[in-house]
Amino acid sequence: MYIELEYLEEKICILTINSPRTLNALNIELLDEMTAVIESISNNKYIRVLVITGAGKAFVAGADIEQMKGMTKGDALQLAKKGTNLFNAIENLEIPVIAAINGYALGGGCELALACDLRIASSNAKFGQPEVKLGIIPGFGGNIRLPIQIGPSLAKELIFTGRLIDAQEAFRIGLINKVIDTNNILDEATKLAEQLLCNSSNAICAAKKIINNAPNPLKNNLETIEHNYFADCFEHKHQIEGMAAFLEKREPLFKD
Ligand code: CO8
Repeated sequence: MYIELEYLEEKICILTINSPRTLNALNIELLDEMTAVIESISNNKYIRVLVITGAGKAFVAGADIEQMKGMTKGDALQLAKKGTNLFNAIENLEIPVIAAINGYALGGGCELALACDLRIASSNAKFGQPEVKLGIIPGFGGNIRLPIQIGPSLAKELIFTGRLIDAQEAFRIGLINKVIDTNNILDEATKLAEQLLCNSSNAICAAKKIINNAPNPLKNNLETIEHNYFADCFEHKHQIEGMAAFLEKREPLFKD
């Protein structure tokens, strides 16, 4: 089991991704379990706010590199579709979703945070899309949601350089709503959730639908394009070198 659920008065659900040994890296089994959990949350009429967080020192450190390293283009396409479907299901939940970012939110972890409605982070959190260092690109919607959230120029900088940014910078560029100067991110997330509970769930749901469905040229069929470009990175010498380097704990050497 990778997912833990806790309920506060049945109305606030705290979903913890609990695989701290690999910094909550998203593997296929975890994605399948989380997909089932999100479906059950979407069918639960009592839950009014969902909080997503991670166990240990990471929110989510990305997709599981160990699992991805031997993937064919076909496997990668399936994985990208699976992750994208899950993140779309989170984005489309009728209730507000708060990402309580307790540490690293990298790669697929940053993409997960972007699929949530509100993002609060502890001051030690780190964000980034370091996929280029592995010879791949974001594959769970990051090429689409990140530029929508922070603008194309900054998104390109983060995606092309793969550099990590701290919570203060993430706040400054509009990636997150708030930085919490304490380790107790869940207390803050719960306070925010309780604030939402005081308001009309019907009205919040209506506003969420309008904001999520606002026409945006960046949304036009880009998912399929992202899946294909993502899959095309696999079986390439850069993907093979990039993932081998990470697992061997060395810098990658991309020759050409
Ligand atoms: N996948 C698998 N294992 C991981 C991952 C990961 N993403 N991140 C960390 N781990 C493992 C490490 O290998 C290590 O394992 P072990 O103890 O067995 O050596 C353990 O977690 C602890 O990690 P570190 O020792 O590296 O901890 P540090 O505190 O030194 O560093 C970092 C923490 C900076 C977070 C570092 O672990 C790191 O850089 N991790 C990888 C971050 C990354 O590149 N993420 C992007 C992955 S690609 C991705 O997310 C694509 C999304 C789209 C996918 C589409 C589907 C195919």
